[in-house]
Amino acid sequence: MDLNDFATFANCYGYTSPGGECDATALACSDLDGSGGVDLSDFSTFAVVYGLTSTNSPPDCP
Ligand SMILES: [Ca+2]
Repeated sequence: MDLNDFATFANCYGYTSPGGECDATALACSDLDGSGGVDLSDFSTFAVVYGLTSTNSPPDCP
């Protein structure tokens, strides 16, 4: 997780469906808990994993 991921996350924050600069793939990858929207719950996860490398992806994130 790096600044590019944060930019994607920020573009999708507050969205529950694709819109603006948040396309369907970006939304799926930013919805870290698979709840269907990108909110503070997702950010709490993002903040913990920022700077880390993982082979796991959020649900529906290619
Ligand atoms: Ca979510």
